Amino acid sequence: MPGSIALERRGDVALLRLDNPPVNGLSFAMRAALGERMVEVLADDSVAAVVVCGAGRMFCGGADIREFSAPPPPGAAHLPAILDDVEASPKPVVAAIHGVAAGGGMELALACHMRLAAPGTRLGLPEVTLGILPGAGGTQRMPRLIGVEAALDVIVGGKLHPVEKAVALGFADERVEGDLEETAVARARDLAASGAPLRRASQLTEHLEAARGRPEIFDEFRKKMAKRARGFDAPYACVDCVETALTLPYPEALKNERTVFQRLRASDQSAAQRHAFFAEREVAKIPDVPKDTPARPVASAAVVGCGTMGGGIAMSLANAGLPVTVLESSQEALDRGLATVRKNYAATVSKGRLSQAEMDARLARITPTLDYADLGAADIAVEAVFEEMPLKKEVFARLDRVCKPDAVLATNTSTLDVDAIAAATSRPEQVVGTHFFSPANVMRLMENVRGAHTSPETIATVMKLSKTLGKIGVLVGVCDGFVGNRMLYAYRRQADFLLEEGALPPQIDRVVYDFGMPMGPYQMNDLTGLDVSWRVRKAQAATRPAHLRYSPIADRVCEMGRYGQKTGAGWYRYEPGSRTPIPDPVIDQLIAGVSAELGIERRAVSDDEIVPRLFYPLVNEGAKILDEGLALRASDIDVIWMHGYGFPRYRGGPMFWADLVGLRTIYDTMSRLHDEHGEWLEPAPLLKRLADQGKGFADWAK
Ligand code: HSC
Ligand code: NAD
Repeated sequence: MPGSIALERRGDVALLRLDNPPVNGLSFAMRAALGERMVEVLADDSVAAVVVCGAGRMFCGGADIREFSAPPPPGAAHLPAILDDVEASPKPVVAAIHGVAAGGGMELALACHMRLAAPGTRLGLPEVTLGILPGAGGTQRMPRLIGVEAALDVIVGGKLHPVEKAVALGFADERVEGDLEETAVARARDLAASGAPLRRASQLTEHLEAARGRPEIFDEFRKKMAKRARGFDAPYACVDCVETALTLPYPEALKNERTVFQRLRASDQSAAQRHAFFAEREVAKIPDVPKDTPARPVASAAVVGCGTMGGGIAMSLANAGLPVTVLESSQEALDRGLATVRKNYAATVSKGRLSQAEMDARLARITPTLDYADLGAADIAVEAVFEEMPLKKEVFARLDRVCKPDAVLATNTSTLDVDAIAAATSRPEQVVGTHFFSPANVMRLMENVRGAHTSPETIATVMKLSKTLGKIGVLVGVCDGFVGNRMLYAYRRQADFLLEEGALPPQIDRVVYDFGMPMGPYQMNDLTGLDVSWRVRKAQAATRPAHLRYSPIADRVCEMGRYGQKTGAGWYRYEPGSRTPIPDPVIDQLIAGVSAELGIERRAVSDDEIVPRLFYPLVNEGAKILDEGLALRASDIDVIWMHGYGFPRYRGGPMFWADLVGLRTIYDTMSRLHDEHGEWLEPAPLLKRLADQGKGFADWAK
């Protein structure tokens, strides 16, 4: 029965089968059932040994994360204690693991006396990715089983490892090719018959002895992980807890693990990271595109334009095993584009992250052409030519003529109207935006843009394609900048205004970096290049409403020929061959000059005002986007910002963060800023509505 643990008998062996779809999560009810079943089998003299296994797709995905937001119910079963009982059992207990053993599921297996796993199984302790730590003995049993250093890697790395690796490290005993349960039953019976002492992980000492007297292991590990763990609490808590395996007796270390687990579980960081976990799964749910909507099979692809984005998109497709035909406007452009693709692959090979053979196989999937006729067989064509509407229309009209009738035609435009592009074809229902982020072969986000006529099948096709490419596709609607860049403009605009008012780029960049972003707006701009948006601004100059505040600073920087790292100078200057930004007095003077020109008296801008001034308008824009129906839910926006812009996962994305700050606070601050600085900062109606109702974005549903 789902939500329970079935007891099956195989002669004198009792089989306990976890059954709680979708992942056999150890809910409070399941933990209680496990405790009761153990009492039952221990009391039963006809049972000589026990096998624990899982029903359905996997052994166990860990504790039921959905229960973490509320405190445990009174009298709740206590998993660490139950697992101690499993381990203390005088009757052998063998874990028969298939599919996945993760988190509490892995900890259950660690408490067993033997762990057998089927081929293809993945095992690990991913708690750290949820802002917590293994809280049922994992930080104690793992180092005793596999050694302190390996345990730190497994626990702080938070990955699920293939069974072969688990066996090599020692947290699985054997990979079983044949019938897993039968083998486990046989092994359990043998263990019982032999009467040999059972291997209890909590009592192993060899690895701890080896690590004793080397306390530097921990500090070295903390140093090694510092860059990746910046801002996160859980990785450090994991290291601290593993360290207690050496400094505290097991029962006390376990008690400490529980205390730290509970502190982390109740933290904002863990709430944010759990939100991120569920948000990443919610994006796939589109109300009017149900799960059973037929997606067109994509077995081959075409890419038009092999510049920065087209090259990266072609690589993504080839990396996923799809043959891809790449079309350019001239032989020269084609050669240049493919040379870049080759260079990118070669760099990965030289770093040892890709084999030469694999590079060759991927390159062999990419076929260059100058002839549209070669695109006829592709299931999807992705256009990535210059950002010019007449050109895009021309390309789509040609694609429409040559591509097979059921092919999907996708555009990578970042600012143009997908509907206008679709209108150039006879199949607007098969036209969609696939907005990749740069570098397209690396960044996981795809904003999949639904046009007015895009059909559910087309949406299902590109959402599935995102998955095939190992990316996260988020469905958005048509507007300038779509979701991510539209919010980015709102943030960047205020940064420039702060420069006019008294700040300088290094201050803003430092505060934004300390907030947790990978870099501040000016370092980011130097990296991506100032000239692209300058060109857009120049094109829009004639239609820009005169009453809206506009900062000319970025234009002035561009007028000096400073386009960022590629020209050796932008908002900062760069030594030849270096990417280290060096603050430049030339920029300080330029900014001061603009302030004077605009009649703005420069003042000291405090660090404290920078985060609200930049991020509240960003959130405010997110509220407008929701109200306009351009994103399905606030958590979709969070996924976009975490995966497209590096918004810190421990803050859960801008909308989740806003809920934590409180929408009342954000609304009041926006209202004050609006009074002080005008127009751009007007609070969004949805922000006001939710603030007035004492609600958050999480409560919002269209
Ligand atoms: C934990 O275990 C803490 C322990 O240390 C115990 C502590 C004890 C307390 C001590 C007291 C002091 N719970 O990913 P999918 C849902 S923390 C609830 O698409 P896949 C998921 O939302 C946990 N729900 O499947 C989705 O629902 P939807 C540590 C969970 O096959 C559906 O299942 N474990 C859930 O691609 C399918 O998910 C982890 O961090 C859970 N634990 O991958 C593992 N796990 O259909 C987290 C999944 O409604 N899970 N769901 O959208 C995963 O990494 C992946 O889901 C798997 C399966 C690899 C398990
Ligand atoms: P790019 O200038 O690097 O590349 C464009 C390529 O298109 C060039 O190689 C050019 O030769 C080719 N091209 C031009 N006309 C063509 C035609 N008629 N047929 C075939 N090829 C043609 O530009 P990019 O940065 O790769 O941008 C491409 C698209 O992706 C644009 O719509 C842009 O807005 C969008 N985009 C760019 C980024 C980014 O960060 N660069 C991010 C997301 C989306």
